[in-house]
Amino acid sequence: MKEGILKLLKENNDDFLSGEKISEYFNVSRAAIWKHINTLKEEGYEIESVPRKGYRLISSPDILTYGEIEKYLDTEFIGRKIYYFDTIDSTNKKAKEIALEEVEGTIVISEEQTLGRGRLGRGWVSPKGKGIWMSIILKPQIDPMKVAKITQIGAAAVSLALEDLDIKSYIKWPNDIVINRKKVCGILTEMSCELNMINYVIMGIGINVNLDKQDFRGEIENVGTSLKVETGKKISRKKLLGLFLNRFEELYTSFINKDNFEDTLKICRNKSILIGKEVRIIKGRDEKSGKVVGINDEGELLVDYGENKVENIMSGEVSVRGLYGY
Ligand code: BTX
Repeated sequence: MKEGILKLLKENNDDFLSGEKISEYFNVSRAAIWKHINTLKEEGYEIESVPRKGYRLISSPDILTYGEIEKYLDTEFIGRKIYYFDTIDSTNKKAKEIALEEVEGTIVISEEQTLGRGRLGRGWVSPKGKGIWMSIILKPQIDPMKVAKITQIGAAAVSLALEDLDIKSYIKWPNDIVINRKKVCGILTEMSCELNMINYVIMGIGINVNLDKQDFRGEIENVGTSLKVETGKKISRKKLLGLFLNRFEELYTSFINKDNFEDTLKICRNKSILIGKEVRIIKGRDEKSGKVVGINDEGELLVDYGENKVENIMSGEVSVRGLYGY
């Protein structure tokens, strides 16, 4: 109902909408309408109320609710249902809890995470109102071995969405987006499966949108950056989120329905920051240096360890470190 009232106010543009009209529309009392209007105000919507005229929407807050991103969405099922939180421990954790009952494409998103998670037990800094911290519930009927490709689809979609905003970025295989050699986005894909059947895949994405320099302290001071820091201007989180979801659905459905991974590969290769560079591949305690010579058709990293010994690296349990700070 609250979302419905908001929609009516938005459709009415700058005009007043009488409380009577709204209460007739929803067939509830005017007191009930008044209560919902107050909740909207608490969420940050500026709503003018004038006796005998009604309500008028003056401005909307920069929050990532369905009501706010709907106008940017072109998708059929990705992001059509959103669980929105002001604060949460981890959106991936919440998504896993509800995944079995939810439809594919449902999103869990939060303004802040208090225990945001990265890969291999690492953390993800997620300050309030400054980034996009979200998880998408997916139910692909594919071989579980191919799930790593979904991370690459996510990375390609983030990079395309940034390009839509005229922001140039690179993909650091398998799961980071970098600008000026620093991380602006990380992806954490987790799955639940039995034998050869996938129950669900959770793709968690963290995008540093409007974080300030001071937000990158301690461990991440020299590793992370944000779109605001790099471009010098505040970026609309709603718009970027919409652009990303549109790009993601396109690449994802093409992969699932037409087995088309080539489009994603092309983007990941073109935007790769690693191809041609010297790297260290870290797997547990094992570390090896080599040169990245490409990404194969399966999306695996091809690393030349010298003497023509080229190995394909699957994304699973490895970390890739550039030797010169990328
Ligand atoms: P990763 O393991 O590749 O990167 C984690 C590492 O990145 C950390 O150890 C730290 O050094 C650095 N780091 C932490 N926070 C940030 C940040 N905000 N910006 C840049 N660098 C940072 C990458 O893991 C996967 C991250 C996924 C995050 C999303 S957010 C929504 C969803 N929910 C959740 O708990 N995780 C995912």
